[in-house]
Amino acid sequence: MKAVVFDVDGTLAETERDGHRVAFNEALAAHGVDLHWDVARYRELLTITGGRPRLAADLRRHGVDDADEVAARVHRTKTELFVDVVRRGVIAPRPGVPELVDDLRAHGVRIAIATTGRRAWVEPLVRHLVGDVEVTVCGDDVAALKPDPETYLLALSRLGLDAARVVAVEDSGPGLAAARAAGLATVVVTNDDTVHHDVRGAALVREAFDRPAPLTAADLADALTGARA
Ligand code: XBP
Ligand code: MG
Repeated sequence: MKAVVFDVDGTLAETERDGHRVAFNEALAAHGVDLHWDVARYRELLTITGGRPRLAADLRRHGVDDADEVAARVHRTKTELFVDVVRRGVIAPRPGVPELVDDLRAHGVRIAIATTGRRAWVEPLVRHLVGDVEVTVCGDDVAALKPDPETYLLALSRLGLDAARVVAVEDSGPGLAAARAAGLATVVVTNDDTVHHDVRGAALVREAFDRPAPLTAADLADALTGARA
């Protein structure tokens, strides 16, 4: 195993319910759009990857004219608000994530990021959560978001590695589909938003990084070997 590519939202940290969702609601209110996403509704909408497409889809569903233009304006404000949240340093990594990243680094495994989120907040958040990483591919860098494989294919290209030597770590069905389509053995660590997702095809499924035992570099290497067997 030469490298591990981590997803961000829901994987490195629980960012959706109290982070992105709150920023979306504040941005919608700031733009006078009569739409508010409660936890249950937002969880449903998470099957649409990318904040801006997610907004546009729900605005269209609510019959808002020029939904794409409104979504673009609201999403720009949401991104600014979420960058502020990130800069306050209040988002904590999921328990066990720093320990896993430290173990990978101790074994000389390279670390990369593949997310559909905007680079404006991804880079400061990743630095806050796990320090500097070698490669970061964001939604800004690709034409097609997860479950399309483009994000992971670009990460492999920038790493200069073949998929056979790399493991992906994800939290969701769309993320698993993207990594698998790029040929990556994928470890899925579900969370409250994704515990019901279809994660068939994962090389390993866990409900936490630190339970029932800490997830280690050896576990990821074993998952890679198993997936290749
Ligand atoms: C999850 C997403 C992102 C976030 C919102 O990304 O789909 O769109 O929900 O961030 P990941 P943006 O691939 O890291 O799980 O508003 O910046 O899209
Ligand atoms: Mg995710």
